[in-house]
Amino acid sequence: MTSSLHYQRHDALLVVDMQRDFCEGGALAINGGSALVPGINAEIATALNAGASVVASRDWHPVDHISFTHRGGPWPVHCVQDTPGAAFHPDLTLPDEVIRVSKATAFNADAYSAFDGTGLGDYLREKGIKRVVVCGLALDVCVHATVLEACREGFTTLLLATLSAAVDPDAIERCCNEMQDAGAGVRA
Ligand code: VGL
Ligand code: ZN
Repeated sequence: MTSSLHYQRHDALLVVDMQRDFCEGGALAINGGSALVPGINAEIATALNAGASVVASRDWHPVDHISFTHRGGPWPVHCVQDTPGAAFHPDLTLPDEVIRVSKATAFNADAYSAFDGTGLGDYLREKGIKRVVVCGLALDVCVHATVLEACREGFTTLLLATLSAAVDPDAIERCCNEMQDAGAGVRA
């Protein structure tokens, strides 16, 4: 599998939340999650070969996180720190130079965007990154929030829609429209 996107040094590929709990068999499984892995691996290899940065975010909740249903939140227990479900997908190829970012680590706050509370925007700017290319899970939740915040942070932003899958497939069209309205490119 090959990537057709052309990467440069001022680009960052941002792989969002490719974790076991968001893939088939996981606690908050998204249909089509595991099937993204070969394409995302190819994208990671292409980006690194071109000298671009690659960032992998992970949802990394403490026990009894505010987003869990037993605390009145919208989601089943998922991605609890240091549990097997919070691990990156076992077939995801993440070389050492891939930058890991953990998010939503506070008990009483959720954070869908990989920029939210992580310092990622400043970090990427300090590295001279101008463009952020986003893929991963879930298109209608954390990918959506990450793309919108990347636009607000002033990055040229591109969503790789074919390397993403949604919790609710009916929300894809609305989410893609919102991302485009915010200035992001959406690559089918
Ligand atoms: C996510 C639901 C809850 C995501 C995170 O990564 O898209 N979705 N927490
Ligand atoms: Zn979560």
